[in-house]
Amino acid sequence: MVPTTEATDRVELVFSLFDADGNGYLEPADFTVMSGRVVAAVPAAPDAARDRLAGAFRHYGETLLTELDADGDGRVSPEEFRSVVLDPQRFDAVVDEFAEALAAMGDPGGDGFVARPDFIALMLAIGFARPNIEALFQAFGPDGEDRVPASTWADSIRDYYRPEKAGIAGDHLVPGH
Ligand SMILES: [Ca+2]
Ligand SMILES: [Ca+2]
Repeated sequence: MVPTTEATDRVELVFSLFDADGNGYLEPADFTVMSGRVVAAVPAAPDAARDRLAGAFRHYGETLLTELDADGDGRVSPEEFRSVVLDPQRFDAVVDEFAEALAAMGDPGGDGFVARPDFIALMLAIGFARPNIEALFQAFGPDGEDRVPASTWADSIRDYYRPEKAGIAGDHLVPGH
């Protein structure tokens, strides 16, 4: 399957954000840096939610390195990362784990809803730009208390990695879309 332009743009953006130290490659240290930042973004989150998200980041990083490091140099290059969209089913389980753990961090009270400030704090910690974050939250259709269902967010994270999808809420995260 040929990924949509939107899907390619989405994963290129993810690569640039996950490369937390900006050296052009994904390595275990990048996931440690990113995880530390995101886990600290919601002060009210319970320890269990932090531990779960830290574990999801670790597992995600390990899976990417295991599955994508084609030349075996211990790091994932931008070219190697492109397989993420070419062969997405290999990552379904780990993306799912990450999506659920991130959405749970945004719902520290456990009522099934994510309030705008927590959403923005988490997405800024990942590295997305604020106008794009606001546009995505708006696209989710926040309720009268300015909240969105945690499940809507988790579904949107899963969609984000689908190679056949274009015109989805997650495209708001890509500058210029
Ligand atoms: Ca790096
Ligand atoms: Ca490599």
